[in-house]
Amino acid sequence: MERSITVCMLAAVLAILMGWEPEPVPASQIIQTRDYRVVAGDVTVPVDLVFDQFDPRLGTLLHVEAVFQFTEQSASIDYENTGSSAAAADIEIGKVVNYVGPGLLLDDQTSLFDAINLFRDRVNFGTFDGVFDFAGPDSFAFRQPTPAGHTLSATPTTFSPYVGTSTVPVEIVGILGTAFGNPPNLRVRINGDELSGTVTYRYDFAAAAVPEPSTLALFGIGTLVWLGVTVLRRPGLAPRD
Ligand SMILES: [Ca+2]
Repeated sequence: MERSITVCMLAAVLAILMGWEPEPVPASQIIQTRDYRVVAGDVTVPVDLVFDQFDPRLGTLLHVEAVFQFTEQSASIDYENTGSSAAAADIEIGKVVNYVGPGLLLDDQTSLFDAINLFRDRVNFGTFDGVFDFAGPDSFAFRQPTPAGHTLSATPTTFSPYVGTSTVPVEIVGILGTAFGNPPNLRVRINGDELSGTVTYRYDFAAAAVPEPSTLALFGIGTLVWLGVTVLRRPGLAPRD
């Protein structure tokens, strides 16, 4: 009789043990988004963003994906020909946005950046009119007509800086630049620009396995019962039939 009870208990405990498995580990995600907007004159103004690290208590970090979106809202550059003759110049204007953060690399040598072209055309300049004013037939005023932007996705080359209970810094450095061929006597004045954008970090992770409380309670009770029966069955402790 007693033996059969013990076997039953043992079977129950085994059943619970075998039934207890870590919860399935669905791929979970944490998404963080930061917006920014910066108005710069002729000096580059970096933007510093901060993201939370992935808390390792939540599970195992599987993948990090970052999406960098920027919009050049406006840009203003003036040109003036100070040469003694009229000339044409092939002018290019572009916006480069650098994303500086842990593991944000295009390759071993190059930090992550994105760029768009804002203007590319041949511009005719009259002869210098004798006044350095970026006005008159010797000048050209570029004013960006409409906002323009681009989006870039990236995966950091290393995930370890993204794991912890602190933060991850990401710096955004936008540079408004221009290039032009001849003439050599072209003066340039970068008045400034306005840059806005959004940075989104996504952490894909396997959630830490957490047994369900009810299962744990059953397991605990079953173990106690089993231990009790085992102790009772010891020689000298077993009750007399
Ligand atoms: Ca002038």
